[in-house]
Amino acid sequence: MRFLHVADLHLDSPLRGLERYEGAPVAAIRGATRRALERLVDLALAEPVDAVLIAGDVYDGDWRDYSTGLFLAAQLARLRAAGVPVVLISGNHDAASVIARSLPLPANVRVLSVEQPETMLLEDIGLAVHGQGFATRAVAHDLSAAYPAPVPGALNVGLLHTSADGRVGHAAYAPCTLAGLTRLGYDYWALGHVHAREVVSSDPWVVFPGNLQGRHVKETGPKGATLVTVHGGRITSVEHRALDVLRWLRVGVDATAADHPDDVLELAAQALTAALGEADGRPLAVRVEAHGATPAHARLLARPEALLQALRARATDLGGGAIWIERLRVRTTPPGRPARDAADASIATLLDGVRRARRDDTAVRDLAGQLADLRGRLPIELTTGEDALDLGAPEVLLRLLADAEALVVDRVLGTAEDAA
Ligand SMILES: [Mn+2]
Repeated sequence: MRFLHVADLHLDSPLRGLERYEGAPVAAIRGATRRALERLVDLALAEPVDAVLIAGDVYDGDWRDYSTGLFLAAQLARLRAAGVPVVLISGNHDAASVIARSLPLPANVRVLSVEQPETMLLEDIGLAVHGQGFATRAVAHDLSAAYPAPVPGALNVGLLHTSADGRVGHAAYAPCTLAGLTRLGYDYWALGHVHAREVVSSDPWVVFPGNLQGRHVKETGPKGATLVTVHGGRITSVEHRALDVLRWLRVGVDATAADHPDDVLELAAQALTAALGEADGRPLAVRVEAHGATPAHARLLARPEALLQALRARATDLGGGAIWIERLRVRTTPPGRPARDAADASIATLLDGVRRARRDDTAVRDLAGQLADLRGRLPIELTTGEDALDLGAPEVLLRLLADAEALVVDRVLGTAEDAA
């Protein structure tokens, strides 16, 4: 017996952060979450599996129109035609209170209650699926605490949308603990909500399959579903199957040995070629991050737009239109030697000001205090998440001052080569 465990389909969720440009694989993102669901059904039929379990967040939120629901129904009907049962629960994104419209789903689909835990016993394949969906967007208590005892003689699976004992970047919904899940005596916990794949435990199996299709640069790497094989009433294998149609990656480029931005572009091109080779023909959405103490630092910062477009042109060339450069981040530092700044007294004065500010703790703290008020007025994308710009933090200001210094040196002393 085999079943597929999937979660967080977020059907029709937009992919974020991809600025359109000539040569970018625009078609790849159109309907990416739908194409990934088609691949899931393709896999279920090809294996074939005996059941598909969906651990919440089928939808991204309320539908804009009925086509989202119709698309899901059509895909699940392909499974019905093959006699494959589907058990699903709602998550925080598709809680009963969030989804205003509804459509009848095919007869092979069982949506478990949001009022209390329910068990779906698939006797012919010896599978008992226990679960409860989200009635509202925020479920603060441990739903699993009320799940029923295992069904004797069946393989018991708990279907649960949860943040477990807390995961970075995920709201704390229906929290639970590994000890609490283990106590129930099930064979497998089919979890959802956390978008990064994670095997929390293998005895019993407690698995977050991750979402089906990455949607932005914080959802990187292979995305897909978990295929579980059962022999003689015991789980014999748990494998990840990649089903994403566009893959997000962060590619780091060590610019230490680069003398010129062109060298960094060359290193980036090599890294992108390698990444493309590992993606099984999928288009990639990539954030390139240059780091390291490098003589190219000032020039890397000098013309960010030109550098980004040069990288895009390079990527389009080598990827045959399969690489989307989401962003280029320059996180390099100057090499450990003094910059060539002595020539001009006015430049020296300017640089002196910047450097004094960098050395003067009080000045930096004062500046941080003044800028902290700005935070409330900045767009939320700039002030939250991993890449948040915290103008109230002295260490951030010191980094920006260092970048400003490098920029001044390069702009003012710009070489004849750059001017040509
Ligand atoms: Mn989700």
